[in-house]
Amino acid sequence: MFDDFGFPGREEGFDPFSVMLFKALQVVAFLFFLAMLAMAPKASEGKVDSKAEFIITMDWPDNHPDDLDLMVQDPAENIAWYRHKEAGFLTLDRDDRGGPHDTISINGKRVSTAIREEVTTIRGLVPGEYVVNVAHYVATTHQPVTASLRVQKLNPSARVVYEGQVKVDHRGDEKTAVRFRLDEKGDVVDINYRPKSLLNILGSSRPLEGDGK
Ligand SMILES: [Ca+2]
Repeated sequence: MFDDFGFPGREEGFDPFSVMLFKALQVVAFLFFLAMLAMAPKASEGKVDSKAEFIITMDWPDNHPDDLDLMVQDPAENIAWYRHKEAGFLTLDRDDRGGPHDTISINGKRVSTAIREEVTTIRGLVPGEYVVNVAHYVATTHQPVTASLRVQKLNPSARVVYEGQVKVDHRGDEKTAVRFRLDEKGDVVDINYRPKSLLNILGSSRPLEGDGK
């Protein structure tokens, strides 16, 4: 009935109604295809779903042998760090110890990770000031180490509250990366960088090790 181009065969009589009907069906099929594309779930590359209120991330150079510690204090004076990973609504996910400690054994083989990162989440909002510090625990290289820090507020939509770097250059060195204050609604209302030692508050008795001294 129709040739390759959708027209009636030459031997057949021309029926304008059939042609219009066929073309209309093609249009409807095309619109249906477009509608299905619009309704298809979009890929969500680059999106991280988390129910936390804040994510605080500290990175230092890949494969670096030194051990840095992320320390976060909340307004209730809870401090999350490697010795106390859960404190109030603060949770440190892992103490990255750097160098040879960043390996695991699988079937007798040593597998290492180049990543040097510690992440603390805040899962409940408390009005008042939060303090984010970096401590240099093992200084293998005896060289300054640059830590990159990011504080992200996740709700109602993700935004970076702070992004910056601090340097630590000897074991026991401690630097304040950022301090920020939350109001009653959980909004960030003040950001400052005044130094505040959390190690002094804790009176750390952690024995220093691993740097040969
Ligand atoms: Ca660490």
